[in-house]
Amino acid sequence: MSLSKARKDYLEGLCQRLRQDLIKLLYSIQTGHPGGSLSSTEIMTTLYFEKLRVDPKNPKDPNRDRFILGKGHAAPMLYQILSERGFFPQDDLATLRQLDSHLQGHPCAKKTCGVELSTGPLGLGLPAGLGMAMAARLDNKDFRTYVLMGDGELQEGIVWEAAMSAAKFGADNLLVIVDNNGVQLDGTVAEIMPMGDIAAKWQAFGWNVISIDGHCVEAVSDAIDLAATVKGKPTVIVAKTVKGKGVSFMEGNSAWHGKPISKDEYVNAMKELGVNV
Ligand SMILES: Cc1ncc(C[n+]2csc(CCOP(=O)(O)OP(=O)(O)O)c2C)c(N)n1
Ligand SMILES: [Mg+2]
Repeated sequence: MSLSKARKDYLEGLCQRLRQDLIKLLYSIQTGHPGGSLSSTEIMTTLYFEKLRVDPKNPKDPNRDRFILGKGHAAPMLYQILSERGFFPQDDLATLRQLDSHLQGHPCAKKTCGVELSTGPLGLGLPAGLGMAMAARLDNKDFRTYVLMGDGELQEGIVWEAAMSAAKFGADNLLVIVDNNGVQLDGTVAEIMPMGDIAAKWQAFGWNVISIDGHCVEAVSDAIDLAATVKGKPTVIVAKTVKGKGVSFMEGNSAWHGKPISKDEYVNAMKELGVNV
């Protein structure tokens, strides 16, 4: 069902606040990954606040939907969303990346309530997600498995082994979303290892493909609904995004994959996000 105007406004407002909170948090800890967190804000927010059947009061419910952050470096945004959703106290966010914190630089399923898979090494998310989707089928459960991947992450060979297998097994309870921002750690995807036509690649591997604007919450919501109606094959949503979205000097700039934010940069970024500090 399409998003109501009220839900659209709510999600957009939440995304804006999450961006502000992210910059504030990463400035305060002087480390972390802003670029990939900002490019996946609408995708993860729409999933957690509109689509995923998860319950922070019963986080291990066997019937819950599974979300895997393949691009584990976007952990700061995932943590903000999990705490906003009630999986752990918001005060914990200030401990991000500290020794002994349950909020490590990359997601740890053993430490953090709501994290389904420990990630960081790129490429792990899809094979593990396929395993979860196949387990759902074996156990006669109707939960869905969602895997969010980076476009640079697609360069990992294991991704395409899993893609082939998912098509062979007709894993229609599995949905991949590619955060297609065109940038990776130290350059553009085109410079480092060109991926060509990403949608055509998935299609050639036997997947149903939906291409959208990944910063439009309605488009994200509609695509997730449409994917759920497709039977007999897995679906991938190729979401066009901008790395560093919302902060002009971070947008499309691989330097902001991960680096400390200076005082001046913090003030300017917050101003662009509508906050005077
Ligand atoms: C197997 C592996 N190789 C290299 C890295 C180092 N690394 C971390 S993030 C990154 C770039 C990822 O780019 P992309 O998937 O496009 O993520 P996004 O642009 O969404 O941040 C790299 C190379 C890693 N984490 N894992
Ligand atoms: Mg990228």
